[in-house]
Amino acid sequence: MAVAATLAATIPKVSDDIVCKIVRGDLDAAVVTRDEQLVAFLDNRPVFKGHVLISPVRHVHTLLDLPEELMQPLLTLAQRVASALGDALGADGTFVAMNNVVSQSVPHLHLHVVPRAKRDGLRGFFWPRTSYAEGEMADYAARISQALQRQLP
Ligand code: DGP
Repeated sequence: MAVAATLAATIPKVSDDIVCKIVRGDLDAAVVTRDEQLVAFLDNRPVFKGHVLISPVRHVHTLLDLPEELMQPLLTLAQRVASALGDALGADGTFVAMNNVVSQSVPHLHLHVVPRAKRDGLRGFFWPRTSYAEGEMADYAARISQALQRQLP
């Protein structure tokens, strides 16, 4: 029993959520940056164009499951993406948020980083959605990705 439990803990969890599919290469996404710990990609139903989702590469369901070693990298990348949205898109600011279980439609932790403009009309917790024209998503991803690369030392 103890051996079985130990073995189970060493087997990576496999999930069919969209983030795991993107990480495995089974689902196309406009990825703006990726390393061995984290992936950042455009939300396909953005609140505003350039809306980025940041997730752990490994399967993590909610904030309560996030290993301590990923906490600082996650917030550091959120800070870098927020800066890149200003640089790439001229965002005045950002809205950074995470749904956990309630209102969480993708069961793999993801931090929303939404570009904001002064007087953009966003109010409260109702999230209106927009859509990208053909080819526009790749263009936004390239601009944000280039801004992220410009940040590297
Ligand atoms: P939440 O509701 O907080 O779990 O946010 C999940 C987000 O995931 C939602 O804003 C839309 C986005 N999303 C759902 N399916 C896909 C997909 O297949 N591709 C991409 N890029 N984003 C997706």
